[in-house]
Amino acid sequence: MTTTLSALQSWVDQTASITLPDSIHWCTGTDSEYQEMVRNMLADGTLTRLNEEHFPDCYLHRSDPNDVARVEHLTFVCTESKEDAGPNNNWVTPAEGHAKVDALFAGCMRGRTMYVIPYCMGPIDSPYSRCGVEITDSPYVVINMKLMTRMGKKALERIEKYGDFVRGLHSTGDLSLERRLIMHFPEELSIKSIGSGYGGNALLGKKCHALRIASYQARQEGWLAEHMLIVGLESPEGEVHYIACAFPSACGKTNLAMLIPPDSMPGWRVWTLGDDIAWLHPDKDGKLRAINPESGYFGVVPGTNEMTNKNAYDMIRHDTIFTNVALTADNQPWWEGKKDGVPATDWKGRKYDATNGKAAHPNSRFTVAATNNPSYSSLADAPEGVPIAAIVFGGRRKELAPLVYEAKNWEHGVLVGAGVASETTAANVGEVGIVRRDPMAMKPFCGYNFADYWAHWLSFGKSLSYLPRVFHVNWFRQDAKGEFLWPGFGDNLRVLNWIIDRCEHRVEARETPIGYLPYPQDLNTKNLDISAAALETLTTIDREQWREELKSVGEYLNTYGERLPKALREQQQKIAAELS
Ligand code: OXD
Ligand code: MN
Repeated sequence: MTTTLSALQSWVDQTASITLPDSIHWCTGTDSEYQEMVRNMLADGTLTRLNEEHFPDCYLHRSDPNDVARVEHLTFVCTESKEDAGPNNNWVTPAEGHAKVDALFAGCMRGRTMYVIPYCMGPIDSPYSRCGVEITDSPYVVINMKLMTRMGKKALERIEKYGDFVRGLHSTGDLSLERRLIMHFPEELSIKSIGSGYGGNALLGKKCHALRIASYQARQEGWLAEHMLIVGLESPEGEVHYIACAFPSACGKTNLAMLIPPDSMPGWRVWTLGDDIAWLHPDKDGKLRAINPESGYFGVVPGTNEMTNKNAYDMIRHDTIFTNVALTADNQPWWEGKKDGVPATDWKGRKYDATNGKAAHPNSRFTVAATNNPSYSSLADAPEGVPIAAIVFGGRRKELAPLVYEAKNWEHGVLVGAGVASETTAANVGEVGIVRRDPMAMKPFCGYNFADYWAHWLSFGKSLSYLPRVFHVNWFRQDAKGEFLWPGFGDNLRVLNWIIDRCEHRVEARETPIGYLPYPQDLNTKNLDISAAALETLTTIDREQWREELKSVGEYLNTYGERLPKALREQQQKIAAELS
């Protein structure tokens, strides 16, 4: 397979003349191509077959121990003007970015095959979808892209029809940190990534295209590319509400997207549309509609079990690629939080020894097609997407943030999103557990200046006829002893139920300066083991702590200088004044 599109053919030819691969393979996206690549990777040791009785067609890949997470400090947005990238991004000029990274690509594919992967982010026939082509020398990337995106022949046909595509060039290079760079050129709609085989750095359709490049494009075209799960909540009466939730990496988006209702909420169903990325478009009626650009999940494995996420637990028992998990003696994957089995070999391939640390890497991952998910929504493939009733922000915060609150209006909601803070996790290299601002959970992923991004968000307040309501949740509040106050997981549906009731004007709420909080009696706590005191803490605010928080949000907003939208500053000042 080659292409009739000369712009694509000449980019591929030119890339080959620089990277010097031994051969070029155009990916067709067929199952037989996947099987053949898997066979080759089993033969050369890139993959290990897992226990066939319990985990049929499942494989383990072990990364270089240096290459197990995203690298925000090596990720750049290269725009002509520094201000366009903003203080939220690492920046060099496009000329400097290309020069730095091109030097690393010279001859880097010698002795390797260069794969050309045409892919479509979103349903093939959706007007909201966008295409790209990733060139890579990593067969691991190819098989992951097959599970995560609509790739191959159909995507190429769409690219040839419309003529435009995002260009993503990737090589695993030599995996050394000194020669690792993830460069984005939003003004050219292109990406160059070298030196890492890790998902977020190497599967270019995901973070690089569907968030960083897409967010930039979305601003120009009047839509939003967001780090959000999309889920449909069906009540016992058969009413379905779709909500989109932005939580930072490794804060439970996959678990919420696949939630199983508690026994005390019979008749409720939860349908997964997406677990990581939402593209939100205003439709002709002025509603916000969401599609999930991905068609698979790249989820954090540790902690997954029958209680926390039974759907995920079941879906990763076949046709799954595991990365950096441990193994039991009979070759089953094992991870911390898996209730059965014991590790025999750790994620580095050593005999397991507790003194070496965790058996599975804390950021070990599963890659699996969305169709494996028992709660997969048939509307995930609908070209028109689904209408969004509520947008929910959240972070991992031990203190301060109540279980749930609702913003008073759209502008306030944008401030609530801009003020999201969360503890850092193993999804990025660096220290874990440090609270940092992660606006709209997009700190690592916004492809342009956050000040312009907030202005873009604010503009929907005028352009949409039906504005989704905006909420903030915190499943991670702890008591003085470090115990979680809220059980989380399936019981989070109780909070989502309140959110839907608010959207449908069915419940009152108590007004506070930070927003509307639930009256404890309006939260469904049937069969829930929670004390009245804990519930009170979860549904009230500490004004002194919030005064400090608003001050800190104000200081954070100041770092955006003149570009900061006035409306956001006014919201922050208004709430700060009401708190004092
Ligand atoms: C992810 C991440 O992999 O956010 O989704 O890091
Ligand atoms: Mn993510």
